[in-house]
Amino acid sequence: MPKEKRELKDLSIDPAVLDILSLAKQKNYETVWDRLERQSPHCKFGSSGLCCRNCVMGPCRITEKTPKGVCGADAATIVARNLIRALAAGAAAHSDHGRAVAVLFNEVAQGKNKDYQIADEAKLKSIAEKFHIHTSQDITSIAKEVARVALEDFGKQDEKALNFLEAYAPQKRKETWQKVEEALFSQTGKKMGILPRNIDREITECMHRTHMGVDNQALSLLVQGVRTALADGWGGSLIATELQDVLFGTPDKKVIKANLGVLKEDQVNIIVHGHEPILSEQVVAAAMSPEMQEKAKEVGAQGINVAGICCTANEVLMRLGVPVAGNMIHQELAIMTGVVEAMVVDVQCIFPSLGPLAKCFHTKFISTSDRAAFPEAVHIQFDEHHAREVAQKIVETAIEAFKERDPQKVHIPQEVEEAVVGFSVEEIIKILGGSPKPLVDAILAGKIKGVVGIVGCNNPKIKHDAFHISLTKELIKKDILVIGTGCWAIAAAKAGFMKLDAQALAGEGLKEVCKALDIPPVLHMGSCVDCSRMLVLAAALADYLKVDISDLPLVGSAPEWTTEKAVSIGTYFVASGVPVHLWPMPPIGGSEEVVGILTEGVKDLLGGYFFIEEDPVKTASRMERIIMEKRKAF
Ligand code: CUV
Ligand code: SF4
Repeated sequence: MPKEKRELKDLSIDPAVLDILSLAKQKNYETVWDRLERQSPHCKFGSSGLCCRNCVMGPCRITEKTPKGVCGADAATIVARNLIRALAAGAAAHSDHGRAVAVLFNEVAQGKNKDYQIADEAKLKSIAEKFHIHTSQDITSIAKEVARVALEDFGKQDEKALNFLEAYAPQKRKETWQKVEEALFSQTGKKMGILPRNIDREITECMHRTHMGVDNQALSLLVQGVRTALADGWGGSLIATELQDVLFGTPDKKVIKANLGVLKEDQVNIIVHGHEPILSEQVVAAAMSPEMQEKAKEVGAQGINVAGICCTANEVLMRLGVPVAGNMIHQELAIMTGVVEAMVVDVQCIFPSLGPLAKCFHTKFISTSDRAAFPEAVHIQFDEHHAREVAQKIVETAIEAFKERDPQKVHIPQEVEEAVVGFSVEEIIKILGGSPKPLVDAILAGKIKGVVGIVGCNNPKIKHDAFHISLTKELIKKDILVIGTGCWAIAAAKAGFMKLDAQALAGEGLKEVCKALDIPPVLHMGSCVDCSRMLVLAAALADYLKVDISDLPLVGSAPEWTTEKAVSIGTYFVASGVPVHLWPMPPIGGSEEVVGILTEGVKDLLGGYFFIEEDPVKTASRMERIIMEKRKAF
């Protein structure tokens, strides 16, 4: 966090953001940056991971003079415990999302829910094949069996690895995990499991082990963190992605529009924000219905415009081509345009500041999930069994609000970019002509040096989108293909990096490949749970070459990360064999031992590791070095 007061232009590279920020200043609307300034400087114990509140003999803070907490826990234990608690929360968020999808999918399969259907039978069959489920049966029987293996991963009590991990992870990687478990046992004499057995169980075990007086060794704690992260990446998140594709369709290539300029002055604007397409798909469908469009005309609007924010945006843009109003940082700014009739939210990354902010406008801030409540929100309880009805009610509430819009407050930034999106693994393979071979050949020939996956959030401590965009730009210049998800993907879309024109920004080799395939050099692979798509792609390449993921010229990054989910994502990439860059520094600086394990120690065990770098250009160079090193071994 910079010490001096930052000027407006230092807060974001997005002109739409700066436009609304000057408006906010003029009108005295409070933003995330204002609150950050008031919270700064942040507590050093918290930022280095050295504050423990896990029992009430504490809270304890570790310093040179007081190197032990009241119970005797040292810095390494406290830092590791805090880290895996954060990781467990992140894995829980993704996996609870995955569970909701699995439960719904099961009900659809059982014929108990008619508001949703199986939209993609081909995908369902391809999933079934991975589990050796007979695909010659009728669709509902296949669906029932797939639902069973998915739900089992949340509840089975045996010691075997997750069904989904067994079915999806590449052979060599599974062998690596097995070997690591054996090596850890023979080196330490203590059993340390890496292979996750049950998604909920690993999260619970993180909570158990971090309770006062249970697990008090950094390595042991971090290995459980790795197991929990794997339960997310190859479990909860993967189940979310796969079954959402079955219920809503597997994404394919399409052109969308991005940034606040997608909001329309003459229409009812509804923003869907949060994470779960179970809700947003229904809101989009209801808004598009002729009946609702007609109602909108009755209040004087030209129609209804739905736009997304955060990962909900990514879900509906990938599948339905719905425009995206912005990433995480845009959530308050969107309301400040004065044209948002309703902001409809479910779970995750939704600022509780939105309720009070919406009160300054005609905007209805609508919460819908039984898991999430917000101050000053209008709660319209979502229920999968009455999904259409509830979605209609939400849209009607937005239409009503249109009448209250104050023209004096309307201020829509003009910025809008086009982006080619929709790169599911299935779509990528289709574009490649049915097999990963052309991509592998391009990599072997050096036209594409390697692939970097960028994920994650925005963080007001960092100039908004700046790291995302400079890093992306540097990488494609170096003939490195960039893929990714989450708020990075929205940043790239807004900055024009996902247009076909962006091929011009790529190095000669990458440009040639992208031209031949008619794709941008930067690929949108979806929402945060869709980071699992990147794992599946890596697995496809590894299995095709009969190598481990750690042998591939792949690097990951979360350059503006914020959430606990990002801790889990970063860790499952590392655990899957991918070196992962992070900025800002995670709260582990208080323990050299923990830093050592995560940046060095894991390398020999898992092949992946974390590295921290503040400068985008240096990050890109370091990634290139890692990739060139890996290429040598090819
Ligand atoms: Ni789930 S986790 S800010 S929306 S990417 Fe966006 Fe992505 Fe981070 Fe949240
Ligand atoms: Fe302090 Fe130990 Fe309790 Fe943590 S668990 S608050 S270090 S006494």
